Amino acid sequence: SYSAFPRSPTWTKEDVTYRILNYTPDMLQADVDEAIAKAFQLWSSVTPLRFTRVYGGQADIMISFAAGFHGDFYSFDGPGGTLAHAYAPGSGIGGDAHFDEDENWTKFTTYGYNLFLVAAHELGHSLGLSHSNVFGALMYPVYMAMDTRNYQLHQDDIDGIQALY
Ligand code: TQI
Ligand code: CA
Ligand code: ZN
Ligand code: ZN
Repeated sequence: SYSAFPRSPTWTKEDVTYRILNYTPDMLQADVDEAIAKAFQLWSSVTPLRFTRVYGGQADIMISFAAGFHGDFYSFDGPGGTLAHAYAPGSGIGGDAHFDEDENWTKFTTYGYNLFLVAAHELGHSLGLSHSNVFGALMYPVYMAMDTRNYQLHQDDIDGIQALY
């Protein structure tokens, strides 16, 4: 009998792996690791999902920095414009998150883009969320510079991810 595509792809397991393939020279490597880990923690703290970092081979969510053409259909565009993109859950490129190396990635938000905030948004996509029309939500599609110490997900983001997991 017939079947339809699922309304929204999700990971069908609770243990999801990630791998950081390379680093931006804009930040200390430890700060990149921390920004990514904290972005995953936002989502794991409100779902049954567990994220484990792997250091080689395939991971569900492969994270990389690249400029211009980088092997997919969505070449980056130099400084400004697109900052990053991520693929919905799935095999292969599914779940992967790419960051435009032509942006200035920062730990603090004095200039450039806060890697933690952008990663948290992209990982929302990697987990199956699209955009929200609720102002102030992480998945609202406008970058808002802010102090990210003690950052908490908006209730709308929590409702969204808990509808999926
Ligand atoms: N990149 C877009 C984004 O991640 C890519 C995109 C456009 C997209 N439409 C989409 C992804 C629909 C999934 C579904 O939203 S971006 C922001 C924000 C971008 C934008 O570079 O424009 C952030 C990346 F929210 F600030 F506008 C990260 Cl946080
Ligand atoms: Ca860009
Ligand atoms: Zn890409
Ligand atoms: Zn987005």
